[in-house]
Amino acid sequence: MGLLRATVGALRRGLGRTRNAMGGSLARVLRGRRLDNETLEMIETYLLQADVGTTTTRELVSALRADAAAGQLERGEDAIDFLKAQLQEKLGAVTPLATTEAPPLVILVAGVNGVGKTTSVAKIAHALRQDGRSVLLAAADTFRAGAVAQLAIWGDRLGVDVVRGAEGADPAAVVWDAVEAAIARKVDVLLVDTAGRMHTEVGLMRQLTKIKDVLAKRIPGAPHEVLLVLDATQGQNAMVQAQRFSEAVDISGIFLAKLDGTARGGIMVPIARELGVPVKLVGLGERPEDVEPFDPAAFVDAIFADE
Ligand SMILES: Nc1nc2c(ncn2[C@@H]2O[C@H](COP(=O)(O)OP(=O)(O)OP(=O)(O)O)[C@@H](O)[C@H]2O)c(=O)[nH]1
Ligand SMILES: [Mg+2]
Repeated sequence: MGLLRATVGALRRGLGRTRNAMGGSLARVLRGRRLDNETLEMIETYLLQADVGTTTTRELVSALRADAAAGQLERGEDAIDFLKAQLQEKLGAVTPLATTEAPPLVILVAGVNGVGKTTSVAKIAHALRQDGRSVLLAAADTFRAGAVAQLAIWGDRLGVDVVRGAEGADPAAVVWDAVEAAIARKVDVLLVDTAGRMHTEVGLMRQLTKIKDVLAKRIPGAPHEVLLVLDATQGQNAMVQAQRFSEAVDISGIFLAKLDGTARGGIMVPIARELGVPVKLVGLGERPEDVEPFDPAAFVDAIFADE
């Protein structure tokens, strides 16, 4: 589906902190320098500080060192071009959201407490509406007090209906009702917001599996997309969460929220490389329009953009 077009301007703004800490600073520091040992060590420090991760950093720096020794790279500027090309290659291609020939398309959104699930649901709903799709929201977080109301407020603001149950109700039952409503109203997309859970809480993780089963029972092939929301400011802990969640449900994509709130946007690299799950969307602020599809080329450009 053709929603959510990347705009480099928004990415640049949203990635300001990472750009300052990594790309922009690196470019400034490297300009006019020779690619000697000291320079290589500096590059290594920048990459590690931006959360690019030890594996990738080591690979990048040894490749740079080899090329420098062979005389293929000499100047700091060459290193920037090299890093841009390599990072882009490691991040892979754009991976769009799933589609279905038989609506409703069902998107299940999961993640630990406070990572940005509900806000991300609102952002996706907003983008879909902008794209002319009809959307229904399911408030399946019946666990936290106030969670249903929070989604209902988003629904009002965006002009999107919300199917809700009482606080403490069985989330699987709410999801069942929401699916029935989505089918009856012939909506294009059903978005399911779920309760925040720690990846260590067995009961809640099981509940997520139950929600998934309910969806699959009523609509073959659903949920078509299981988006795990990760908080970019949580660094390596986000990686652990992703691994645990993928043991409970098959995650089809990552929504990386709060990229605007961190100087460590390099976390994108280990997420994309080591999890085997594509980053599909990124959150760049608290407003409904602060969402972009993850476009590796635009991302790398934004990070290394000149001021
Ligand atoms: N800066 C920034 N803040 C965000 C982003 N996404 C969400 N937030 C903020 O993060 C906080 C938590 O967001 P929620 O959407 O309520 O998170 P949640 O995962 O639904 O939380 P629980 O339902 O309690 O588990 C809110 O203050 C949001 O405004 C983002 O991309 N950037
Ligand atoms: Mg929530």
